[in-house]
Order: sequence, then C-alpha cells, then structure tokens
Amino acid sequence: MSFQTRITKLLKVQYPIIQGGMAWVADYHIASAVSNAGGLGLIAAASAPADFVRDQIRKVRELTDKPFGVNIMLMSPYAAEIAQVVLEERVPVVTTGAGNPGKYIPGWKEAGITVIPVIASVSQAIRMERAGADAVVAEGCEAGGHIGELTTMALTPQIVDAVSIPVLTAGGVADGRGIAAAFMLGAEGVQVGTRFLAAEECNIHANYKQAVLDCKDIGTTVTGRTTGSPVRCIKNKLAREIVAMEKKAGADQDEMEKLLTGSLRAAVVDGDDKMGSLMAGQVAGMINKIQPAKEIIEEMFAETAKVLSGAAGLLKN
Ligand code: TUI
Repeated sequence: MSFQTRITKLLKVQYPIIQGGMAWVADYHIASAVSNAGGLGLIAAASAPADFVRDQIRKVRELTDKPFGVNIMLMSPYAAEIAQVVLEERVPVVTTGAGNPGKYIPGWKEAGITVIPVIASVSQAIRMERAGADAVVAEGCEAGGHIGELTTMALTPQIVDAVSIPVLTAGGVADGRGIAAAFMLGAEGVQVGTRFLAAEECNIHANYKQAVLDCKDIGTTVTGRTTGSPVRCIKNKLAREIVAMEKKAGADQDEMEKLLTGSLRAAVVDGDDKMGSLMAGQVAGMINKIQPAKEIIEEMFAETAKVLSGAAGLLKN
C-alpha cells in the first residue's frame, strides 16, 4: 500500500506520519523506532540543555540511517542554542511548538533543513508560510500538551484553504480512521503523539503508560486555560487541584506555578500519577494496548487503506 503525498516526498519517508515532539517523552529510542518503521521520528528538545539534545541526535544516528527530526519547544530557555545545534548536526527536519520560529527559519532553510512549525490557527499558518516554512502541522485542541482553541475538524480545512504548502493534521488521530479523516479534510499527513505513548519503545514510566491505557473518553482535561498556557492532560489529583484553583476568583498564579514546576518530569521519569502532569490527547480513550512502533504504524495505515476503499462504496447507490 502506498500513501504518497507531498509530505512523503518532502520528508523522504514511506508513510506520511510524524511522531509528536512530546516533551520529556520523545527520546532517541522512540524517534529511531518510528523512523525505522517508515515514519518520521522526532526527538523533543523540550526544556533540555543544548548538549543533551546534541547527544540525543547522535544516538538516533547510531540506530537509524532514515530521516528523523528534532522538535524545538520555543518557550525553552535553550531554544536559541538548540536552533544552532540542529544546524551544526545537519538534522534533516525541524518541527517547532509553543511559539513563533520565524527568526530561525532563514538560517535553517539556508542549511537545507526542512522546517515544519506546529501551529493552532490560520493566522499562524499564513505567517509561517510567508516566513519560509516547508509545511505546517495544524494541531487541534484534542491533542495532548500545550494546545490552541480550535478542534482538528474545524482547524484543518481552514488552514488547508489558507496556505499552499502541505498541511499535516494533529490532535485526535490515533488510528486509520483518523488518518483517513485527515486526508478528507485536505491534510497530506498526520502527526501522532498519544498513540506512541503506548509504544514498546517509548521509555516513559510504566505508571504513565498505564494511565494512558486506563484513560476513558472523558478522562482528559485542560489546565491553564486562565493563565494563557492551556495544557491537556489526564485527570488526576494535580489536574483537579489546578482546575479548582482556576475556578476561584483571583487564582494564585504562584501557587499554580509551584504545582506545575517539574510535574511533567515527575510523571515521565518518576511515574508520579497523582501529582505528575500526564499529558495526553483525547484519543487516550482509544488506546488499549502496548505495541512496537512498527506495528502501530503498519496497523494504522492498513486500516486507512481499508476505510478509504470502503468509503467509495457510499457512492454506489
Ligand atoms: O507545543 C505544543 N505542545 C506542547 S509544548 C509542551 S511543553 C510545555 N509544558 C508546559 C507548558 C507549556 C508547554 C507540551 N506540549 N504543540 C504545538 C503547538 N504550538 N500548539 C499550539 C502552539 C502554538 C502556540 C502559540 C504555536 C504558536 C504560538 O504562537 C506563535 C505566535 O503567533 O506568536
């Protein structure tokens, strides 16, 4: 089965799927597994220092000769240094999140890096196209982690209509039905995060994985809506405490900040499923088993082919 789009051509990959740049989660293990399976694996720079990211890049290269990428979280204090590291290491693809990468794009393009900002509105997409981005990921608020306002269903076609560069869809995509739907909305590829939390090669704490497997349809919530940093995560003691604080008039920002500091690391590394931030998308409710990344990708695209060919039957009578 072949799913050739402008994205597979641009990224030189077999399947039009990129792995989400999940902070603290996306290390060289999962990145190389996804790349070896024919998708585009990503290392998340998150808030890690530049040398850590450089080391991760070198480790991916030991495990795969396929294309891979680095996701740069632009709120990181090290973002500028990491922007330089990806140049020095000749990383094939850069995705960015949580900010405007405009000032780095000319340098990356000059070095031949493929640049794909993750964005959550039409105006950001247009700005990124003008700044020289090769593609954008339109990320709806079904996604885990830091999110925008619009749903994937509303956001994707509006971005597809507004730009000429190819668009990938993210947020709410966990199986072949989601990929087929993304194609129907005009996307030429998908970015998948949450499903890869349940990959065998994903080195998060077992408690975090179990929380994803146990999560139901309404099992996620959004913290930080009142602080300007909305983050979707699995409901636990931390999420409930933050949401409760936000409902009170004059919520204590410092107190919230204190609870959130280090909470993602606590979930990923220490397995603190009560006071850790278990970032995950709304599709966590669909994820019920741990599988190798290769099996996940092959299963997703086999299902995409099946539902797409089945859809033609709708036209027959
Ligand atoms: O970046 C993400 N998802 C993330 S980043 C992250 S690490 C973090 N941890 C705690 C608090 C905040 C972040 C966890 N998940 N997704 C991509 C994304 N980017 N979604 C929305 C945006 C975005 C937001 C504002 C992109 C651009 C932007 O502003 C750009 C501008 O126009 O200035």
